[in-house]
Amino acid sequence: MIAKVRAIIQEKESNLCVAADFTKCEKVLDLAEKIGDEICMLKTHVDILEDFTPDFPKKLRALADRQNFLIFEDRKFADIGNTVSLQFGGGIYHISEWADLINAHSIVGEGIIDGLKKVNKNSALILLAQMTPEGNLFDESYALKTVAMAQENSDFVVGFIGSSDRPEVLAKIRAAAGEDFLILTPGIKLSSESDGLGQTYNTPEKAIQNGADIIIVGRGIYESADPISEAEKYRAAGWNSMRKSANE
Ligand code: 5BU
Repeated sequence: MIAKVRAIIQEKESNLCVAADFTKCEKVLDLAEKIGDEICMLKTHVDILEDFTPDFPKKLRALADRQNFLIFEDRKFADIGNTVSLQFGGGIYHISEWADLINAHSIVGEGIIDGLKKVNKNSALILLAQMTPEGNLFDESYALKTVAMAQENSDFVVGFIGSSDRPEVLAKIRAAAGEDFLILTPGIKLSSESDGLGQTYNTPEKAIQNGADIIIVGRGIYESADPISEAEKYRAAGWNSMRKSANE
């Protein structure tokens, strides 16, 4: 999966993942179709959709295959192995049928990885080594233990969520993980005003300098008047920063 992600990034010159946090299926699909050529990944929160039907992941999967991007379901699993296996494989969403990437909290221990693995089909797992909100409890020790857990399970875990808001910890995550894992960083905006709800924002340049492979952008793109040209701006900013840091 890591090779696949890196190949898409190179081919499309894009390390941009867009968070399509709409509450209607049609809006997510419409955005995905419009910006599909600009992104390496689309991030979903399937449980915020008010009109979900099994048709939604089928249509999204078809778009992803046609426009060559991956689907990352940001479900943040956080329960015992048995429960997450039911949440991942069953319920009404059947996430294991269509997501290329999923994520989970490491706080509950390795059983969560085993539970997800049990029902896994073709997905790969991202662990949350950090999060972006102000005042979060993710510290350095937690982040580095999460990296160690990933290294023990590298047949399934392919990367981490890292936050540019604590760059010194993110640098240590990168140093411990090496290039064998991907780091995905949310909380990205070209204009870095706050959202009033604790989200912290950094620019694409800063995130890439701090060690991210992939930048995750939500409202900066989908709330803009022209999401296509905004996605192109973020794509170019992320890609140029990546090339610059590769040459340094
Ligand atoms: P925004 O609109 O760019 O702020 O959206 C960020 C997205 O990334 C949103 O879907 C969050 O759920 C997601 N996110 C985050 O912001 N911070 C984190 O630490 C993680 C996910 Br993990």
